[in-house]
Amino acid sequence: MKERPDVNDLSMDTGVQQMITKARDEGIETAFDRADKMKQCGFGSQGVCCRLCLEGPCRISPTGNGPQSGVCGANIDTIVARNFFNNVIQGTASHAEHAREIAHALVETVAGHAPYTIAGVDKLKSIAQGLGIETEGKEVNQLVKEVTDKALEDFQKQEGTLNWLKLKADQKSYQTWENLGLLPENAHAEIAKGMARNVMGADADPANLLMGTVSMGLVDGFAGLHMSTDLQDIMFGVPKAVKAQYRLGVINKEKINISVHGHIPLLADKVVEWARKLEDEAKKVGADGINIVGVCCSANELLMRKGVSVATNYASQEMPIITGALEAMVVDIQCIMPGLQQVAECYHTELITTLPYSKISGATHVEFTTEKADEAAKEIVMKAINNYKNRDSNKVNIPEEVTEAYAGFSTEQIVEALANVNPDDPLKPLVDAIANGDILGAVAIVGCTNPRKRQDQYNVDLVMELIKNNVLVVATGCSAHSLGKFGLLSPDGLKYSGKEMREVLTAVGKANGLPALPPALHMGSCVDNSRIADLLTALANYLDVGIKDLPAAGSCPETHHPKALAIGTYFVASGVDVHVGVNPQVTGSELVTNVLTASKGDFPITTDELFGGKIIYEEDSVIAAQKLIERIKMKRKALGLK
Ligand code: BF8
Ligand code: SF4
Repeated sequence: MKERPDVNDLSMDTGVQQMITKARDEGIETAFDRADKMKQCGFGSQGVCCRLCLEGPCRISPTGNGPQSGVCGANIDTIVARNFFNNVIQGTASHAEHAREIAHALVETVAGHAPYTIAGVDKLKSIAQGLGIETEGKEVNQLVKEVTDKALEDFQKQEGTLNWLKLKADQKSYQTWENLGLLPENAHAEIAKGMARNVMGADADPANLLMGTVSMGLVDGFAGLHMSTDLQDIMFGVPKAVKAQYRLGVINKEKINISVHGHIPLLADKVVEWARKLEDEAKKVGADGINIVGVCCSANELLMRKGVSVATNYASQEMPIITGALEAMVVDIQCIMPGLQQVAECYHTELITTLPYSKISGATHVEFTTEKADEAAKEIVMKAINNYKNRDSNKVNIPEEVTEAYAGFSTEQIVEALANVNPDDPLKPLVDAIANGDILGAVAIVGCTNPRKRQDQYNVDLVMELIKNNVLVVATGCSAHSLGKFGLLSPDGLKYSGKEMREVLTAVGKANGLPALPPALHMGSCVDNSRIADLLTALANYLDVGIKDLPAAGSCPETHHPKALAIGTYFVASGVDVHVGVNPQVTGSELVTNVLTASKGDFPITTDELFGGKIIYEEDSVIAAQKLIERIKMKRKALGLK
């Protein structure tokens, strides 16, 4: 029998290693074991397998052996382009649904049908003004109604382009997209058109398919990411800097533990509220109270706005259950492994699904609606309280490590922190530091962890190499969690930074009553990649250049989800280079690879030529960081900077 990999090779997080060992001792399989058992298909991983109709599946060998087209005649480039497009459509649909859920929750709230309050009134006014809505003399509820009308229009309007694209796009990018005829009409139409055009016997021109993919990326960016963030800020308030704790050690043996996992903060927020309200009930059953911990992007939402601790990130989502001390895991949508239920069945943990379109067989289902948000959250917390008696103390083993991290760096918070250095011209200190080379540029670390890669290692290695070279890092999603676990979201992490950047971040931190700013600024969940785009847009406008001209890039070293490809497409279309450390499943087609990566300069069109950004596929994080630094230096030179 094949030896299982050493736990040290599976995750950099010693707490996770401890839990994989515990699971193995108890005969429980985790995602890391499943990844080891599952051979990756050589065809699928290059994107050359087509399952779009019942004549197939057809697969084409990129080596030139065997048939060179499917039964219908589709060639390898068409097949790879369609598969990539399909991934981007899936990612986009996920984010657009997220935004639409929040829009509906706001509608219900101001109609008096949902128990939320509007916490982000300043943001509401600024978004309303940006959308061209008259704000003077209007009540909050009226403004919410008008803003959500504009949001919902982006799912149905039949002419023009997305309101949110006009609201948030930088002018230079807008012009490029308009000239190329890429502006999307409405999110639902584009997703439907994308599916229709990608079906068997429709669009078979790989270059045209890639252009359709770019339009889809714009839907993801504006009707997905930006709209979700903006509406969530209106509902729950704009995040401010906050200190919190990371790693599995945040699970508290003396308390009832509930982990919240998924993406949409509507339920997660209510679970926190009800956990506080029901503390006495927890004490009645002998616990010290109720402890909420986060997993994945729900963790980010709660961390940024409520300082809730983060237990772990994607690849190790089963581990909180394996501690034996988790009474309930509450999930909504996206990145939730169905395997959670098999693991939960080995312990007393109750896995609770909450959305009618996202269930797991065997799990408990408590239906969440915004109208009945309080009832659902109360029922969930009571289930956890009642489950405490079933905890088996012989099975409890919680890793001890905990690290401290700062989060909550919304664009508004970053600008406010800079304003404490220069109140009249807040962006100037940052721009000056970039101009004089103290900060070489900025890279956004985004995306996931992936059970096929040593967890956290690739995210951390990339950031270490970047900050050593005075590149400022901003982070979102599960990659931000990787950095939080290993001290890079804390001012202490500055010891790994180049001297020049360390001095700048220390000065800004001191102006804000902190010892220093961390070398990596946590900007939120995956939809909050919009905040990174906002910051880039603000800098580009300040300098009167395009985003494509800025010495900035993005990177997802350990990604796993199609959403990452949708986000990446949006950023490439905006002129930002995006590194991926995991095979994006396009390498089977030279044409598609060349268009996206501009790897052969002589190809007729590349995204680099059209938009100023490209995909960089590189598995080695240190080499990837060096490639990003090279591109940053090239963009600096073009701006006339040293
Ligand atoms: O949207 S970072 S594993 S949780 S896909 Fe998923 Fe990746 Fe985590 Fe958030 Ni984003
Ligand atoms: Fe094969 Fe063409 Fe059908 Fe794809 S669409 S499965 S290539 S016949």
